[in-house]
Amino acid sequence: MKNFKFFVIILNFMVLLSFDSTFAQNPIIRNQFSADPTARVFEGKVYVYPSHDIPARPGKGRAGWFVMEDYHVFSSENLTDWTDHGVIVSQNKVDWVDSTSYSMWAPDCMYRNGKYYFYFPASAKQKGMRGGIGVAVSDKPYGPFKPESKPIAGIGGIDPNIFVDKDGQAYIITAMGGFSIAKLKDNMLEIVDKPKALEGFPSKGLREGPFMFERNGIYYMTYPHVQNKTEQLEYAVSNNPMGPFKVTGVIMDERQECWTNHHSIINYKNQWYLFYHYNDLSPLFDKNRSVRIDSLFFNEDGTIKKVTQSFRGVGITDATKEIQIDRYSLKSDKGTSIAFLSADTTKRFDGWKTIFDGANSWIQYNSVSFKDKLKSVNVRAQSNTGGTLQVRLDKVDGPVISSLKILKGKDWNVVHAPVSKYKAGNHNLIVQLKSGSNVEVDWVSFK
Ligand code: FUB
Repeated sequence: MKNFKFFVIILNFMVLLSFDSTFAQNPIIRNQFSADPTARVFEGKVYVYPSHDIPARPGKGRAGWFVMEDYHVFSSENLTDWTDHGVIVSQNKVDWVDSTSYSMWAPDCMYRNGKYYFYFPASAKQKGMRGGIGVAVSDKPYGPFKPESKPIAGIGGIDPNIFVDKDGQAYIITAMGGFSIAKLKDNMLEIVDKPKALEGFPSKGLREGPFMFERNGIYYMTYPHVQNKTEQLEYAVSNNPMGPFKVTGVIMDERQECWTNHHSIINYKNQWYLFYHYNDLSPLFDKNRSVRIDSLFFNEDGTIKKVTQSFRGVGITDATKEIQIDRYSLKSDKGTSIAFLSADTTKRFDGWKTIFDGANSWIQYNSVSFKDKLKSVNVRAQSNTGGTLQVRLDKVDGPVISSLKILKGKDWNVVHAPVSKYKAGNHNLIVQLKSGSNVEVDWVSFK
């Protein structure tokens, strides 16, 4: 008990120290790797509970495989400014978990009767017990969470997903080959009956990542499935959370570079969003992943429109922030490319740059909010040849609001130029190369 009180004090301190280190665009988390995002709307904000991939180190985790020691939680009110609330649960602080296993896989979190219940799969330290689903309980969505001393009895598998129906009944769904479902007791810590296999899903290529939600009386079971080579996101529907389900469509196509895809779907302020992951910050190793968000839309008949993954992501970016135009909405076919800022692979979290090296090459970043009376634009740039950039609004042939001369040189500099009159409001931002044959841009910001 004494130890727990000390733990709570430390966690509270960490909560106070929480910081903004995340971004508006995809990937949204750039101070660490993150995967398997379960998004939930709590207290009027979006909370994301992802897995936390880390690179294996000697004696810590299996090289070439998933390595996860703990969980962080992130929150945002505008889906643009994200706060990292720090570690909420660690393999080193849960009684029953093997602290040498580094297998804290995909989690979920649910609110019930004034408490937040965080569910996570992990390997057990007890011999003969393979693993289980743990629960940690908190008064707040960001912790501190107190882990239960034992995993949930009578349930196995990975990737717990909690669904609460309109009648208040909570269910826990887990994956192990197929999916199984069990009703949770009101205490959210025990199951009512033995888990039941969910029916109607593909018999091959189904391993993990179930996520259930309900809309207009339709129960959607969404899940990753290997139809071809890597996981694509699919969904099946039913009129009952216990099934049977009918496979109905694909939400996101497979991607060759990242074998896994794991997701969640929420409605926030009347818009649906798909949270998923990709290996943006680790292109050569797909087990160090990063969380992304894109908007999701339904057809009139309740079927889901396919989501194309984007760099731009969601939300409106404030013009006075450092706008990472390399997370673009559109770009010219020729002469514009994206690269990591540093060739040093240990500096991936520094992010990306846009390289303009073709006449009139351009990039477009949508949905930037311009307050009235912004006077100048700052661009962090570097150029091997010297060149001129034009800043336009709305579309490629939209009004030019600024022109910047970038001097030839090896160093990165912040270059300023005045901004001409514009209409306050949301605009797409376009940056175009007007002279020179090499200009590189880190970010653009208005003052
Ligand atoms: O993150 C480890 C595992 O990879 C998850 O549990 C799966 O869903 C897959 O994303």
